Amino acid sequence: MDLGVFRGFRDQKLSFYKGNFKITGLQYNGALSRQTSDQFRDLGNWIEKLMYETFHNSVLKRKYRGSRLVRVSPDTGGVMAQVMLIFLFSRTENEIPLRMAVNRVLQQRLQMYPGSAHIDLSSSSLSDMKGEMAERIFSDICGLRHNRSSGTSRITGGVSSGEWPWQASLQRNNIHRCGATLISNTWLLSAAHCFREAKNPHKWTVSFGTYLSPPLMIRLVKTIIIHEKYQYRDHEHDIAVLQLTKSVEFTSAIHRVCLPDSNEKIPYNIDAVVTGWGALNNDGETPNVLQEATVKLIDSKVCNRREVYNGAIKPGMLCAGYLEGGIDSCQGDSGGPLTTSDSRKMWYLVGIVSWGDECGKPNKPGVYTRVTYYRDWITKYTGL
Ligand code: 4AZ
Repeated sequence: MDLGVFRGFRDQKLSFYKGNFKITGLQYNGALSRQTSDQFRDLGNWIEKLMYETFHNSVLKRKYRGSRLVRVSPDTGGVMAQVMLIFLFSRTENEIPLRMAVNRVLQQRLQMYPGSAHIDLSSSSLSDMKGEMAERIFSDICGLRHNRSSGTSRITGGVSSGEWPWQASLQRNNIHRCGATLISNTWLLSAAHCFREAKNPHKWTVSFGTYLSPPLMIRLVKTIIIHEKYQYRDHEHDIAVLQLTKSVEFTSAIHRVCLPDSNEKIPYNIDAVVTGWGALNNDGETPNVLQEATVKLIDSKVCNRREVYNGAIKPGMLCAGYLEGGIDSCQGDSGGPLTTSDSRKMWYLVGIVSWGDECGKPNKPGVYTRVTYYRDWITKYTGL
């Protein structure tokens, strides 16, 4: 689903519906209460594909914009799945017949997809949902990007800018020092080395939004917790959590990323995206607009080769970039996010910008703190 969803276009408007679908032949288990579990992802993929097939073979084909599994709860003989359905209608169309049309397609078409699990339509319902409510529901789901603007700018040899709602800038005296990532309404993740010169939380502010100036929102810092094993000049355990003095109310422009489970195996050779306001090249200038770069995750065995980092990559680290050089994170990106997206376009934080031998040099990819390795440490201090 393209999540450029909250605005209509010219003479058209988006309509949101909440479908409560009773699914039989499926046993509820606790993992389904978490949006980020494999079970939730599998069920989401199944239902969203089913909705796509249903509406794409119907009279509403051109009006259907997408669907999203939002919540799953236990129900007698199965589970109840709350699904948001999105349509683009013309402004002149009447609301009530629209919902009836959607309902009719569901009634007629969904019955054609029986499987071991299937939707019991007699125990399902459909209701209207206001746009603001839909936006609130989407903003509460971790790792979704709504405002997909396009633009062109670069991180060291990088690509275009976009919107990354969990990205924050850590500042001292209103000067950008490091990146950070929003992981809840009050907690951010960053790099321990960012606080080398100042561990006092009152010296720091956090800004949100794509531009450093003007910022979309500013918050103060209540607590900084640095990994107890981190030592300056070592690169190991380069992780810190920060708590804000005041909670952030999530919007489409500011909300949290997803965290992978500690047992998640992060594959290598896949694409990841690093974002930040760091230097555009080694010792270069700081941009005002957030930059993004797509990099490849690199096998630690390869990254530990003599000509690369010669054994310096520890289990708590992750390399990403290109051995031929070019696209990379750089000074000032530190503490910021390295993310990957899953099959439902949810973005997960896999790394924290940590170190590297300059920026963009051949055989010197960026090195990141491996979030899965520190996942339990994060839970210990934040409860997340
Ligand atoms: C730094 O000094 C830094 N190329 C950050 C990232 C990288 C190198 C240096 C990765 O903050």
